[in-house]
Amino acid sequence: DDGYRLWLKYDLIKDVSKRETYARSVQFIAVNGTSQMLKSAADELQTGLQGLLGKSIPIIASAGARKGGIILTAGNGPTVEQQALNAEGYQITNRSDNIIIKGKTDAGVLYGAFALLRQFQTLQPVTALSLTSNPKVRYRMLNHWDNPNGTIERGYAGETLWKWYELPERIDPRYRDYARANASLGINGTVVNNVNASARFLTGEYLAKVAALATAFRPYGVKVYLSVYFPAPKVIGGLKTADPLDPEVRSWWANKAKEIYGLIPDFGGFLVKANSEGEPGPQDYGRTHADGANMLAAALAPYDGVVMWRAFVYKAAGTPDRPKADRFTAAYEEFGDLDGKFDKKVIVQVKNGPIDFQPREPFSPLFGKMPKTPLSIEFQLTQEYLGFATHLVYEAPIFKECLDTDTYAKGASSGAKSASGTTVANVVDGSLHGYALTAMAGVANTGSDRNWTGHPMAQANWYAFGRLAWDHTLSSEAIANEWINMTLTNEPQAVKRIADLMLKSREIYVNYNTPLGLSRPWTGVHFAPEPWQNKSSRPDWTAIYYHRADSLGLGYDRTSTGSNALAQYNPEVQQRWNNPETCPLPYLLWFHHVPWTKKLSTGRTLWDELCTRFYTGANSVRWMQQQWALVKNNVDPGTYADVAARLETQHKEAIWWRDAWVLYLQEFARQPIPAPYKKPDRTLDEVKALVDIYLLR
Ligand code: BDP
Repeated sequence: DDGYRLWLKYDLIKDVSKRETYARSVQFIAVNGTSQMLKSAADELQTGLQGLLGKSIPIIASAGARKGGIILTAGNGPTVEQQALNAEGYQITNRSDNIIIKGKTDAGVLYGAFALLRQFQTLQPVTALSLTSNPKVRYRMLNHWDNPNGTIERGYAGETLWKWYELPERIDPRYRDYARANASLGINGTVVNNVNASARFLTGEYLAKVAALATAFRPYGVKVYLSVYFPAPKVIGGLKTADPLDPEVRSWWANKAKEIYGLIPDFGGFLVKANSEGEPGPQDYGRTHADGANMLAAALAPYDGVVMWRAFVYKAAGTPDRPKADRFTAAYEEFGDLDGKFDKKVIVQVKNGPIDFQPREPFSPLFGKMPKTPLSIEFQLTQEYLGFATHLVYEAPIFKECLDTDTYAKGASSGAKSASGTTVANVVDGSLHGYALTAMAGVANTGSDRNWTGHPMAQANWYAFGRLAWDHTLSSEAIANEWINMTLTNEPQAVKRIADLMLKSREIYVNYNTPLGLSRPWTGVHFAPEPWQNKSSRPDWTAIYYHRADSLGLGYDRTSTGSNALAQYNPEVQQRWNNPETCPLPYLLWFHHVPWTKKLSTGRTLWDELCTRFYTGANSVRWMQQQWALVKNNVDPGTYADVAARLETQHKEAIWWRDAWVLYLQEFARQPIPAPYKKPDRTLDEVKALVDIYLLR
């Protein structure tokens, strides 16, 4: 198995009696309608059931009085159930001997078809079905950081999927499979190019290529969006300025939108990275983010499209002119005052944490403080900070941890965690502030590798993101179980073992990589450990800026005695994290500079606790290997060997991480490695020399 089919494998169900029971319920597929999307739904059911049941099932136009089949039907009917659906929701019932998939729209039916297939794939009953499901956010997006030359920024699974030099004439069959995979999760939009955008994508030449992709994705309900290069009016439009308030610039964008919609009538909209990491933007003309975003929104006014304006901005921090400035606070400093100033077609897209997709981050303070601005959450599926395509890290727990955290946007009265209604998820899904536009974005981990994601297990991260974008109340465990059943094995004991491995993997990674709230021990490569890294054009691009190790202790004081970043959170959140005695250990060093000898709630000193985590983290990778070995006979041999080999590398690298950190921090802490752990058998210089190899050009 080369992994190409992802979770849409449709291999024959082994249990014969199960197969026969299923087969009785699906003797035909009746489609009320002829649209492209209904055809996609029927075709998928036919192909899927053919594989799963080994039986070819006819697609017919109308069921008439026939029983024992599947009926697909879209429309805004009068029934209570139909009224309970939103535009893309679906309902699956099995009454009067037919399985009926209903949606208000064809898209709803398509999602229902995939949901029904999932029932079969996970060996659930299909007889007494009564499922109603609505997506909780409206724009469920992948963001591809793909460049016109074929490379992918932070991509670890090959080159871009989009063959720009072959488009628009040649349509790679893979485009359809990409769209199918997304539709199976309910992902309905894709930004095809890097946020560090090339102006090329807005030229007529490239728009024709983008339009061809849109055509390939359309039967699966996936709309195309573009990242835009803010100075495009200058670069390709020949204007002297890109000032968002300049009338000529505004009309250039209006004309550009018109041209795009002429080619792609259902174009999704624009994603923008501006005045961030050297990318130009409205501030270059003395204008605000809102001025820039609203100008683009005005250009899109006649159409359905939206503007997703990123809040990933941070002026240099820790520089002589801003010695106390903290990168953590930068986004809110630039966006806080703009709350309520954005056009109704603008969504501000915020990374889950305040810094940058670290293995663990507190939620971004913006989520608690922008009640008048629709906020989208951006997660990173590609493992930029999670060991690339080598380390096994199941990311659903990262997404859930953030989504389920209470922002206390309505104060303490909102009550206990689960029922508060003020979690990050409640902000993002619009239920808290009543936003009309709601969105979630995942930075894609796909590439041209045959198995799409490099690491076979990283497919689960694409899967988990899509499922959570549809319904953020699903648990990490439920999602893992679905994915394993659909992708690896149905054998219950093996499913359990693999799920256990996946669910623990993130914490294991954090333990050897950035325990107790450490962050960003990297330079530009974001791969090998470099906690010692102290030289850069900007202080906030060094590692020492983040961990702040000194002879007294470790961690970044973000309380009122330090950068006071905590003040950007609501008071109840501040209270939770403000006191080093009570701050949960996973966040401790995010907010406090803690003495090496300080006793923590575990009964160990900071130093001993750190060592314990680094060592148990690295040892746990051995446990992952053993766990994986136990499922050898239950998974495909090729996949087994691939994952086993990657785990071996992961183990080796986890030990580098452990050694790098303990040897480096020991120079500050000046304490022995606590028993029972043994001192690394190499020196700090030896570890540094090893890392240097990875930094050679
Ligand atoms: C950082 C990446 C960088 C991206 C940037 C972004 O290192 O390559 O361009 O985020 O999100 O994580 O814009």
